Order: sequence, then C-alpha cells, then structure tokens
Amino acid sequence: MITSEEIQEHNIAHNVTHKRAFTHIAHQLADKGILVEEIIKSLNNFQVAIPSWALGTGGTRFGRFPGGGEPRSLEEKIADVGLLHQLNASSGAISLHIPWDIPDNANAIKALAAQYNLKFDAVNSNTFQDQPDAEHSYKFGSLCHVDKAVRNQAIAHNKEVIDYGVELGSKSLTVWLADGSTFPGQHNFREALMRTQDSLAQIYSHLPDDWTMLVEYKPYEPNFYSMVIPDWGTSHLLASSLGEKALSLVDLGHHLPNTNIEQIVAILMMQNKLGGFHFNDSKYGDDDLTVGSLKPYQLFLIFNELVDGMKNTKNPELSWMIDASHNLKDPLEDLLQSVDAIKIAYAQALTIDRAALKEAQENCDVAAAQSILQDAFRTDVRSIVAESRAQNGGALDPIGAYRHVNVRKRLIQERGEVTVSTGL
Ligand code: PSV
Ligand code: MN
Repeated sequence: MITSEEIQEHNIAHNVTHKRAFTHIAHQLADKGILVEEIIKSLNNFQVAIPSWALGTGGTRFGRFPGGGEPRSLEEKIADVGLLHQLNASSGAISLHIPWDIPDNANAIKALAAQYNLKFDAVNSNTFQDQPDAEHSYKFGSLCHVDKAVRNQAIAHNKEVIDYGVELGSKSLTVWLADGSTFPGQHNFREALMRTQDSLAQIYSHLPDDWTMLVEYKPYEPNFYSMVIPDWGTSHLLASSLGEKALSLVDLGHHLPNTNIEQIVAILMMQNKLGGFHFNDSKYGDDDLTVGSLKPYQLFLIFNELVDGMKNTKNPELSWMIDASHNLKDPLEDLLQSVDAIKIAYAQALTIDRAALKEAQENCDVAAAQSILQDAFRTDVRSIVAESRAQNGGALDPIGAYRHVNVRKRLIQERGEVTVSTGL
C-alpha cells in the first residue's frame, strides 16, 4: 500500500502547477456560465468498478508476457484494487468472476474489502470454460445447449454465482455467453435463442428483489459464425421479456467497426433498459485496449448521450466497469489510464452547452450543433478531474505517484517475479 502521507507529499510537489491549470479552466468555464464545482460534484460521486480478471497480464491467442508481482489470490486482487482506489479515489468497487474468485470465507473477504473502502460490483458467471470437476461440457454451448442436462448445469452455476454475490453484498449478475455456432446449419437460430431465453428466465427467478441481471451481447468471437446474443436488439429483447430487473449491458468492444454506439446508448436509455458499461477501446474488434487510447471522441459522444439520458429519462442507475486486457503495460498503470480517460470524457460531456445545443437542433443549425459538441470535447478538463481526485484524498497524478514510490517494485518484492493471476 501507498501511505496517505506519500500521496500528500506527491500532491504538495505538484500543487502549484495544478492550481494554475485549474484556476485557468475554472475561469474559462465560468465565462460560459458553467460552475466547475458542479462538475466536481458529479465526478466525486462517480465510481468505476475494476474487474478481478484485469489485474494480471492478459494475452492473445498466441502468447502472454507476464510482468511480476501480479495478485496470486482474491485477497491480493482486492489489495490491488484498494491501491488503485487510494490513488484515483474512483475505483471503489471490484467485480468478481466465479469460479476464478470463489471466496473461501465471505465474511473475511467482505471485511478485507471494507478496509480498502471497496464494494462488490456485479458478479460474473462463467459458462464459457469447462471446469475440471464438471459433469457436462460447454463445447456446444451452455444456456442455449440442445441437451437439457447441460443447460441445467449452466443455470445452476448462475444461481450459485448469485448466492456468492448475495453473501458479499453485490447487487447484480452479469451474464456473458460465448454461446454460438461455428458453421452454418449447426444451430437452429430461433430455437437456440428460445432455449437461452428459457434458461435466463430460470436464473432470473433466483434474483433477489433488489438485484439486476445485466445481459451482454457480442457480434462475434474468432472462429464463430453466429452468436446467440449478437447485438443490443437481441439483448434488449431478452431483457424485456425477462422483466424489470433485467437490463442490457454495453461492452464497447462488442460492436462491429463503425457501429454508432452512442445511438445504441440513447435508444436503450429511452426504453429505461440500459444497465451499465464495460469500458475498453479497440481498433478492429474486441481488442480490450486502454479506454480512450484510440477513440476518445467516440467516448465523449457516448458520455454526451449518457449525461442527457441520466437527466431526461427514468433509466435506472448505471453500473460502470472497465473490461480490458493488459498485454504490454503494467496492468495497474493501464487501469489508472482507463479510469482517467472515462472521467475526462464524463467531465467534458458535463461542459456541453445543452441549451445552445437544443436550440441548434431545433433550428436545424448543423454547423452550430457540431461546434458546440467539439468545443466541449476540446476543453482541457484534466485539471478538474485531478482536483476532484485530490479533494477525495487521491493523487493529482496517479501514475506519477505510483511510479515515484515504486509500487510495482514493492509488489514484486512481496509476491515474486513469476506470479500468475487467475482470469482470462
Ligand atoms: C469476453 O468478451 C468478455 O470480455 C466479456 O465481455 C465478459 O464481460 C468478460 O469477457 C469476462 O467474462
Ligand atoms: Mn465485457
């Protein structure tokens, strides 16, 4: 752990430069009638969950090049997220994946998370890998399988995941299915979807009243010809048929290139059916890259819709999470960059002159509408995000602080050079 004294020392060293930038932008926004305090208030309440499977080095189909000091247990994963939260004051939740993260003692795990001020975000089921002790194989699918015994095993697993989540105080189950077909003719599309719907309904019946079920969609996996839940429309269809507690989850990487994701966000929010996000960035497919590393404007446009939807629809509260893989960078640095990118896009979207945008839209003034959005996107809000972090005890420059006190070196000393973190 970094001590709070170390973070304060770091902040003092950076304070003069920070204050200069912050005062400048605060004045600029005030001239436009925007109060920087309001933006900070929204940022202060914004937490992005960290998935337990993103704390170690990821890989491609071809290989993995691990770094050292990766978390070897659930306890160490919690410690890593606690460290991120200390640095950025915005990563106050961890999302677990069962069976990778089965807690031996739920109370002890809960107490440990509380020590780091962490909550448990959505719990995730895994019916895309066969477990060593499993009676049935998911080779030909899980919730969609033609064999009822396989479906029942997958349903029972999801119910068990809910039970683990209840013990930890989680409030939602995220279902991502690698169910699909590899060759034309392999699936009867209609029947596969009907079986999936029926299986999900059985899982849904096990949800506590105050829980939600988040249904992911994805157009393809390498090697796949079809996916059972390929797009937001199918996810929405399932969520609608299941009931109020079922919502669609948008994973940014789960779209074909050039898909207008911001429009999907608007449509789902119009239906009060958007449950949350898995953030990442990509160029070609589900690349799982650092959020905002390739398409920051798209991220901003998504937040434009989110800010509008959060104000003007009855969409339930959203759950925010990163879902990325870190093949080259230190996973903790990568996650800090991702959370920062998300907060920057959010803060920029909060600076949009909405009244002027509305007027431009009503007047069909296309040039003005574009300028209003781009003016907000080109506003440098980094010092506002830094100010909100510092106000909550975090570091003005999280990666700078992380490097300054040699966190990775400390982790390697403690955990060793060759450590393997469970997960993808
Ligand atoms: C696979 O694409 C995936 O990234 C899904 O988005 C899940 O959320 C995650 O893996 C963990 O199962
Ligand atoms: Mn995902």
